Amino acid sequence: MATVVHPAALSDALEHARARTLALVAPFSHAELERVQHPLMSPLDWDLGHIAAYEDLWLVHRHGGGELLRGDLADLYDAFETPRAVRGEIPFLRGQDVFDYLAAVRRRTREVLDAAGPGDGTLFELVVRHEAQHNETMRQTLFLANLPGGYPTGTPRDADVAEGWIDVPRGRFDMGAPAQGFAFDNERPRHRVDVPAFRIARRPVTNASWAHFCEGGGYERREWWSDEGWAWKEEYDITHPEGWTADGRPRDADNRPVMHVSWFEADAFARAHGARLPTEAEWEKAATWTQEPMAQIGEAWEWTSSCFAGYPGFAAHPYREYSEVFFGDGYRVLRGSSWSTEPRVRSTTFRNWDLPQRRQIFAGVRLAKDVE
Ligand code: AVJ
Ligand code: FE
Repeated sequence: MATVVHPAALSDALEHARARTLALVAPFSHAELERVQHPLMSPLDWDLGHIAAYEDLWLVHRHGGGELLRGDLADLYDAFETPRAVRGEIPFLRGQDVFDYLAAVRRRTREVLDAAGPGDGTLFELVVRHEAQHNETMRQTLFLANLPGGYPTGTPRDADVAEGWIDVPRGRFDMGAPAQGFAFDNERPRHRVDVPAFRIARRPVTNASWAHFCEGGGYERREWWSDEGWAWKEEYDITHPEGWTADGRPRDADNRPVMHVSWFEADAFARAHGARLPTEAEWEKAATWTQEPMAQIGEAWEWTSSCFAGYPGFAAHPYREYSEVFFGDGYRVLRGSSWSTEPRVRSTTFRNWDLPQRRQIFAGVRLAKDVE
């Protein structure tokens, strides 16, 4: 963290995160919040209680040394003790109780901030960002359930930027977050990477291009799909991105970056276009390349070809369960951010990840190519 941490700024950040959370759920009845909206996602009430429990654990208990307000609920709100698939059946707080829990923990947090101060600020920043990350998860639930809040509003930025390629010459760059300032453990240590020359698309793939891919047999041409991707597509009878109409049309503007495609679909689309997905290193190098900026970063997460792994010298901090337990060849990395990402959590070094078949994320594709 920076050496100077202003308690008032942290206090504002906590307040801002909470206002955002409450605005997100304001349109919904207690019944709507407690329901399992989609088998892949938690009930929204679970996310709310988990946000409070996480704050109580990290700020009141670990930072302030206080007892947990609801130690009896700790396991129920622990993402590992209680995986998403079983969250519908457990006695999580519902109705007014969950809002009271959020408010009660927040009062304790403020007492800790007054009494113990912010420390180096890291844990406060972690908690603020955790709430923001769950806001995005909650929006994914709204999207899957077709409830208000699951689609972007307004027009996408930079939609008038011409398509085409950015040529990035071979060279070294420093990948990852610097030692100073907040970053998640998986963004460190910063290390030098030599990246061969590559080309990367100036813009992400649009809904219109994806519709064209569908019409051109994109989901039927075996040669464009990986073995795993084809098996997945066949098993679930996938014929277009998640959320499109039954006759295979996007619900959103043609010129908006496509979203809710799996890594398997992203990979197939790239092959069909004589291209590939960028590696994480390529993506980050291009995102920090000052000669020619990539357009529309921050509209939709971008799948990369990379599996989620620790950088050389990785050290879990402050908790092992954030990143390390997901390292391996199962999870693919996404870069950038989406229209629904809180600005505070956006950065060119941030690494998101999910399984290659997942489509609830606001995720699309930016193509890359080798330089011949
Ligand atoms: C970084 C978005 C993959 O949602 O699993 C929230 C963030 N970790 N609570 C996730 C997270 C713990 C994480 N992602
Ligand atoms: Fe969480």
